[in-house]
Amino acid sequence: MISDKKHVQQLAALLLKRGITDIVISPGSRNAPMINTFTGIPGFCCRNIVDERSAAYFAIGMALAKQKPVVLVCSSGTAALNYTPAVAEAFYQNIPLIVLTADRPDYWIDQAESQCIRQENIYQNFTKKEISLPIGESEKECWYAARQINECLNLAVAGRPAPVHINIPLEEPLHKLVQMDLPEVKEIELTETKNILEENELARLEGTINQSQKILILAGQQNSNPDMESILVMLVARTGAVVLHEHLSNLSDPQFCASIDLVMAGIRDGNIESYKPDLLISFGGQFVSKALKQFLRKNKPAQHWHLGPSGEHFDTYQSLSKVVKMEAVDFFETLSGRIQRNDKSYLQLWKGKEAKVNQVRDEFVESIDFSDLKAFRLIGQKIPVNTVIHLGNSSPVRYALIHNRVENAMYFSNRGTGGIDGCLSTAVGFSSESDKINTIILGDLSFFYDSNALWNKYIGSDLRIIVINNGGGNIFGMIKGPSDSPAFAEHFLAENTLKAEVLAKAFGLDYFKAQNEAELLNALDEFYSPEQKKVALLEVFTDAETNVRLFRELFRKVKG
Ligand SMILES: Cc1ncc(C[n+]2csc(CCOP(=O)(O)OP(=O)(O)O)c2C)c(N)n1
Ligand SMILES: [Mg+2]
Repeated sequence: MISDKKHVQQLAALLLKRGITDIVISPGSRNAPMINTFTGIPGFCCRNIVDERSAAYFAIGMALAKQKPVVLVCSSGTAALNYTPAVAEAFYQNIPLIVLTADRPDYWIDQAESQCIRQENIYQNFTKKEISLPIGESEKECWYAARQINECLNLAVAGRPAPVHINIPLEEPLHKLVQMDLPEVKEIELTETKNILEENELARLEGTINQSQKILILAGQQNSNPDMESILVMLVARTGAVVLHEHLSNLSDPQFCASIDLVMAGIRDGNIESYKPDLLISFGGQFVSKALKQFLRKNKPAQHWHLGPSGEHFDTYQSLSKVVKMEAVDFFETLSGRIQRNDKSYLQLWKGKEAKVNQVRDEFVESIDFSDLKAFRLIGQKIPVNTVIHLGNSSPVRYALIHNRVENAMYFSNRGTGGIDGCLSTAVGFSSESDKINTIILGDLSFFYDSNALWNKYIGSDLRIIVINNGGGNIFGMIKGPSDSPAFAEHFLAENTLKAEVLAKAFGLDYFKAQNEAELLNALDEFYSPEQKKVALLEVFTDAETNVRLFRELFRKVKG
């Protein structure tokens, strides 16, 4: 049985044709036609999550794990608004969410009707396209709606993927069901084309590369991409270019250069010029490292090329001189066969510095008291290889990047907007679709903020949650401005004395805790033991002041 609403039937038919079958529903009455239709057709896989904010972040996690669009369905009013944070995150992380919101007919808007708000274009800054379907079901209106739905579904995945919003005003009765198959609906295909470089432009680019002594390639956040990895390895060998990456770039070849924050700290003022690139080439999403941005804004390269399929003008370093509207992997593939330089001195300079700062780091971390810095080292050593690691925003992502990558791990983090409000929900959504161990490491405020992430039935037994409980927003103690403010404790740190234990029990999770190195090592052994068959939460208690002191001391040591 499916709903009798023709536009909802068309929408379901078009989703099914495209193989978009994962639906995350939040309960309501106005969205009954969608609920009844998606659950009434065997091809769809429906999940239910009450909290729309969490549901939408969960959908991001699913979409990342499955590398395909995920559909959200909610009722009208603030239900729809609660999707907004995740829609913004998805927009900046290029994740195709198909957002379906139920609505009242427009003649009831602003008429003292219940659960009614102005719902058209509510995500206008964070979607590729937003439409409201017609209420009427005449032949012409069905044709019009189907065309609009086709366009939305195509745009969600074309070029740089992004969310789309389909608002669905619905007339009562809402629950009428009919016994029928989905209607035949015309599918409008979008054929994507590859951009290619013309020979004269290719020759120009090749000339610049061959003349550049110091080439710096910035690999921003991206999913793991073995083709990219091997083409960059070849490029480094042929040109001596330096590839800078963070764990979230999901590259791992030892010829590339990581530990960016430490390397930046380790560059002496008198020697800065030798690190300054002639040619900067960037691709992918954002970098976490603020020091890198500061370094490049101060030491501008003569040229900066940004590569991307939608021609985005990312002038992050205020020196953008060329936008290449092309997939980065295609760009490097086209060029790599044509260039050959044998000067490796720039690469050796960066790799030498990286080795030095890593050594200082390792000796320092070995010697220090229990703290966030130490805990991240121990956790990194105990996380099994070949797993998935989700990093919470705030200091967890920064601590993780200070240490080496876990071997063969895939790294994710909500770095589109850097919010602390959905890190756990995203990891829960990802792990529900992953057959690997998934570890999320996040701060105490981030955990309590998003604890509704645990309020659903889809938490995989392979999920491991590590809460670093340092008594508040410890990051604000690490940054100069907030830590000097008289309002620091109450309004920046937001001192937190809550413990995760009671929540873990309420949601039926196994609970572990650690307050020192020995306890942490023991707990991690159990946490990751094959005997641990159930989702588990490990709460690590550290002292905020010790954390700040050691974090600053590490950077002082690296600076020499
Ligand atoms: C939704 C949202 N609100 C506020 C912020 C600002 N913010 C950044 S970090 C942070 C503190 C996070 O504390 P916690 O999760 O305990 O991590 P810690 O700093 O202790 O590592 C806050 C409030 C944010 N990033 N996102
Ligand atoms: Mg904290």
